[in-house]
Amino acid sequence: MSPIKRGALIVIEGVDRSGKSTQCKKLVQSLENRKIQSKLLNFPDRMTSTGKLINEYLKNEECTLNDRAIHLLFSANRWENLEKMKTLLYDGVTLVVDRYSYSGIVFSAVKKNMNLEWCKQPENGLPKPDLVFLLTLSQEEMQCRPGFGSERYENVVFQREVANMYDQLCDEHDNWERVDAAGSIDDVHDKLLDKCVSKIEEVGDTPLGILNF
Ligand code: 2DT
Ligand code: MG
Repeated sequence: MSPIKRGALIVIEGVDRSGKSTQCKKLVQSLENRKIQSKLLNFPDRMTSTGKLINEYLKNEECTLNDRAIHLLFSANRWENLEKMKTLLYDGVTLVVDRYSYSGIVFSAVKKNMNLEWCKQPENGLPKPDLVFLLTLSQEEMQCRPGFGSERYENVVFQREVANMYDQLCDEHDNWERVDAAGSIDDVHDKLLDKCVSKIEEVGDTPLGILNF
């Protein structure tokens, strides 16, 4: 019997309303249709103990958690999921992840009191994605999409800075791909699916990487 090939760790990042959640769901569906085992994860995982605190912080602007404390909570929320992620990946399940360490880094580093290098450190040692898609939208397209919700960070000024910081991270890493999110849902999906399928074939026998910023 041939050994089980591991699944790929695929992450989708991008500003609010770029279509991350829609694309993650469609990807898992299409992979399943092709009999490729896959599972959707999203961060923050609001169900865990840290996730409940994070949810309160996002929903309630009055919640005055210190910026470094909330940064570390978001990271802890990923660490809480480490064993689950590794088990699934080594069981051959591809994980399609809606936001990951890069959201953690970007959303904190745009705050004026924390620098980028400090924000990266708590992520070191977590599984390294095999592929990160950055869904990109121009300023104009961002403003045309239906309105923001009411959570913290959901405003144009903050999201513009987030977009710039994502761009910077994308240039620094070789496992990232920019995908223009302005096309139709199906066009964007087709692009992502092709790249995912190739990546899943490619990573089969290789060990999972580790984030090392
Ligand atoms: P959703 O709208 O996708 O649920 O995200 N965030 C997310 C951080 O500040 N740090 C993190 O580590 C992660 C994963 C981005 C909720 C908000 O939480 C922000 C938007
Ligand atoms: Mg949101």
